[in-house]
Amino acid sequence: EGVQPQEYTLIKMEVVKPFPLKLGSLEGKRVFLAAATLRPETMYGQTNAWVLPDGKYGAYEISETDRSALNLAYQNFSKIPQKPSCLVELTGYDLIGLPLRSPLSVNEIIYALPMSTILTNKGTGIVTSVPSDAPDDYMALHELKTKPDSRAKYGVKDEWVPSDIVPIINIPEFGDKAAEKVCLDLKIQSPNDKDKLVEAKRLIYLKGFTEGTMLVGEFVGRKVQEIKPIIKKKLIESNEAIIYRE
Ligand code: A2H
Repeated sequence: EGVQPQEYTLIKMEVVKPFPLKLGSLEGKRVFLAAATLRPETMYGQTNAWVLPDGKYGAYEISETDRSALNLAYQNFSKIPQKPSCLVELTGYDLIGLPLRSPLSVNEIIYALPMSTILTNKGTGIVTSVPSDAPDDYMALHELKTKPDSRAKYGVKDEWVPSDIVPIINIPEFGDKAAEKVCLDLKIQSPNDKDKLVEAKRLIYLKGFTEGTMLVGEFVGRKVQEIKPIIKKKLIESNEAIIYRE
């Protein structure tokens, strides 16, 4: 934990009805998976969400203004100073395959899929996946796509796995799918190639911010640096996201 609190944008991904049996007791409510991101401007490129299969999640009533809204988040989410009460306890395994509607996403429906490298001490334990610009997301998706065993292990159906990466940002040095390029250049083999993934992230994150240009959406052609705060503000004003600090 740093000295300064980190400010995240919590993206509210709505669970599409009908709910599966495990979520039966939440029937009649709007239920969201809340994903902490530092890159709200990348939400156009979401292809799926990530959950930790063995992680423990809870459904918390957190919104003051919309009493029926619930967030599904890892249990440490009760750190939020609203004393949320947990309505249902679930595992990540229960969430795999949930269809979601997520703000800005070019894909109308995305699915919750398993990621074993999710940290349990960060954010909500739910991560939104943008494989065009995040090497961790690219490699986790690559693993699911190319290894049938990795899908079978968690009962992941082929139709939940996105076939295409959505290009959203151009970085002059790395093109329109920067994460894919850098993972290929560095010959990264798996989501557990920690050192190489650190290097991949070092290579593209700063440049994505300082030199990236939007390829899609309302701000197509504009610099990432200029429009990131605007997109963040809009998501919050439309109640599609909330600010979260830890
Ligand atoms: B970011 P920092 Cl496109 N475990 O969102 C592992 N990773 C987590 C997490 C958890 N519990 N909670 C959030 N994250 C990810 C988008 C993105 C992100 C892009 C590019 C870079 C990037 C799409 N995934 O992060 O350790 C989330 O992924 C750059 C670091 O607090 C979140 O933002 O710095 C980021 O890690 C927060 O990581």
